[in-house]
Amino acid sequence: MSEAMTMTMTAKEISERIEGKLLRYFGAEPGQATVQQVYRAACMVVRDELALRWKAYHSNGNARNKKRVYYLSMEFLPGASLKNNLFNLGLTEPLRQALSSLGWSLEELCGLDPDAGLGNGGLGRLASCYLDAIASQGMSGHGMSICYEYGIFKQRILDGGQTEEPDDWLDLGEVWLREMEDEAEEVHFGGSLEEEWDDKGKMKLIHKDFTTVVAVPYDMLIPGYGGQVVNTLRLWKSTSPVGIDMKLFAQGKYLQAQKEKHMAEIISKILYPEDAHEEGKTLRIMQQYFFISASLQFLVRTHLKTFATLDNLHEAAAIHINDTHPAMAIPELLRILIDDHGMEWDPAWSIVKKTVSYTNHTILPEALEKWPEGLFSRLLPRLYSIVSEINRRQAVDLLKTFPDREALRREMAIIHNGELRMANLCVASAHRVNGVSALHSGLLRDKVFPGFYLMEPEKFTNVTNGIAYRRWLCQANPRLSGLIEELCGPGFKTDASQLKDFLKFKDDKGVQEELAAIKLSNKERLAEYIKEHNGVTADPRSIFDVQVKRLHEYKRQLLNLFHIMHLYQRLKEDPSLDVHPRTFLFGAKAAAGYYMAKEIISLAAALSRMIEKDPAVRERLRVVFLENYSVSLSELIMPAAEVSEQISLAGKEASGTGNMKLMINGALTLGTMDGANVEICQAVGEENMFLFGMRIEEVEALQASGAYSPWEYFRQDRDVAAVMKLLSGGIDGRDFRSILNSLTTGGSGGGDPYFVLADFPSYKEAQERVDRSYRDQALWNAMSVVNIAGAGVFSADRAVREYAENIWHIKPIV
Ligand code: 26Q
Repeated sequence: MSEAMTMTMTAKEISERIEGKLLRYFGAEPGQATVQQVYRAACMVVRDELALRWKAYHSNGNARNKKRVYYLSMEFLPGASLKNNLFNLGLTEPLRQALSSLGWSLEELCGLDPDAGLGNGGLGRLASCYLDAIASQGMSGHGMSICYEYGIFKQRILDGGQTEEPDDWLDLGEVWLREMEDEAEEVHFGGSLEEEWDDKGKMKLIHKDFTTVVAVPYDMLIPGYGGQVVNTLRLWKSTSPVGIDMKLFAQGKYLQAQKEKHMAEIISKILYPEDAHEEGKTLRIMQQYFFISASLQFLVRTHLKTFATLDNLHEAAAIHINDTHPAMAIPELLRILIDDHGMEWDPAWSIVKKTVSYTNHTILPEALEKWPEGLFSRLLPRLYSIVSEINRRQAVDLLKTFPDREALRREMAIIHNGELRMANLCVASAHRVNGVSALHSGLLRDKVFPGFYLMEPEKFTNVTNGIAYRRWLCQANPRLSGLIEELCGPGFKTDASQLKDFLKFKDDKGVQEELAAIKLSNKERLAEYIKEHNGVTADPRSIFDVQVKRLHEYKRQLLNLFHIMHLYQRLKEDPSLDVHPRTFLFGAKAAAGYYMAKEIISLAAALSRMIEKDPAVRERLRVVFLENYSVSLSELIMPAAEVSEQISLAGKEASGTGNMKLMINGALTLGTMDGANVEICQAVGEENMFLFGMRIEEVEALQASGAYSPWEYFRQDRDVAAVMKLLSGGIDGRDFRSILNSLTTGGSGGGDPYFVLADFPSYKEAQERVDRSYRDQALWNAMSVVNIAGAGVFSADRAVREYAENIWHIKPIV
């Protein structure tokens, strides 16, 4: 056993330390302390342990000299920390005992632990899954992002629609951060450039009259499973180097006196709650440059401390860019190498290329970042001049490579039509570009970046996403994890591919019954939560059919809702209809300014109310909209789910990761051949999921033909017509003409841009297959076993090993 594993504290030591913290920080005896004080004290004890292991690991010269990855991302979604840290350190039971000796319960404390919601959805959660996996694989890797004071908003459903409330996570969450004031960096905005010539006739650009913002790091410690490696997630908070201007203050100009300070502090104030939306906002540019500049200055400083030269930077550091949001890392690293360290362009460019890699997470045109040239050059004049030079050199190369293909050259340009195209900058500069599923990586090569693929095919690769499965299986579903361990041994906890050993028990009656009993108790637990939060009684014997993800038209929550309306109508027409009772569960946040997404949430809420008022229907069909879907809530939902709705239009969902979390908990996928669903199908076989809908080739053909007419479906499909009639009459007193209009006239292609109606018949038929299969419990449970056993390839451990080997070129240290 490793040293770190043997350092584990006993329950007695833990309770003594908690008592010590209570006394020292709150002047409280355990008997008098409030639950918040006990929570803080317990977290401090765990944090101290993390810090000790961090120190032990980092004072190991090995860790200092080996290559590491810096994972740059505007978003991380760690969720709650206490439970996960305890699990990875092997301290869950000792702390539980310690607390119980003091008269408290671990569950109560975990209930207080806030989610760090520093991200919107899939991309942010993936970043956190990868940090867990990097540490669990014994590798050195650090996350870099912004310490948003307010994370993703808290969602409330008020008057039947979404409202947003601020998420003040630091109030309790700060206990997991350590401020590293000594390592603050300065970041410069605005100003102007001046040429300066030295006596050798060499020109240097001097950046003048800029505004300085100070970046102060707050580190969250990230332990791997087993606790041997502890890495860092470094979050930068912005402050101003200037205090308030006392002269202005004395003149009574209070607001002006604080202006500069205020401008600086606003940068890390709040996470942009939009995913997949491009709007050239000044504050977002400032956020990006702020965390990029601070992170790269830190990286270069650290490197110089160990190696005293930057010539070998690429041998000691890999810089990973999580979508284009951190793309400024490319010109910023060039700036530091050239301006601050006197390197020439060519060697600096060669180091940047060898260091930087880029993952694309979406091909929706509205999510491809473009910055207006004017705005960019005003805010970041030096970076602008560097990007212009990259663009100029690229244009020269392109002319040589594609002399007769002007349109292609235009498509590949980094600066075009007054805009900086960040995706082109990333692809042109990185040594590796990857998509997040096989299908998506293929689209990147063939449809999004074909010119770049022609030029440098070896640059393009795929790493299918993976999840931190110990969180969603071992921690969130301990009974299922226990069953697998009892039957197959504990190996799957470090090697997810061993889950396949569970396949042997596919037809074992006893195992099937145990699996069903576990699912039922997880459903009961979720039903209690629903009772408390929604005031409705979800029947644990009904099928729990789940769609949880951000709300977006391409994800087609609308298709699910239309089918529910159809089912409702069938039940009204024929009360003796023979279908198994179903509970449709939704969890989804909509970007605050995304009108149609909010309308769809309102539709789900209205359907839920309408059905609840109808005693004849509600025992057979229920709709529950779960407020404020978050990492923590997902840990309650996944173990209770039976049907996993992954119903995006083929070609639109880059990968999906909820599909993997649901599958490993035994839910069966009802999905299109999109994103990672294609690979789920490879892993379990078509007969162990419910596939439907147009394949990507059919979608492309329909798009190209221009022949799609939602009206035809209105006219020719009786079920569609009936659903549209229900919609147009309003639901539970709320009018939904907006949605109807989006199907008939909205979008670019004359309505229904995501082909909801075109896939409706096929979806309906697949839902009937779900119903039929569920009636055969032996069949259903066998399918569920196949899914659990097939989920191993979707582990983040595997994904991170692929990144390490093919992209970052790093190796485990321990
Ligand atoms: C861009 C410009 C301006 C403002 C916001 C944005 C922005 C922010 C967030 C654009 C995109 C995002 C997030 C994208 C995202 O979460 N993509 C998801 O990534 C997952 C992990 O790879 C995939 O599984 C999902 O399929 C993909 O949708």
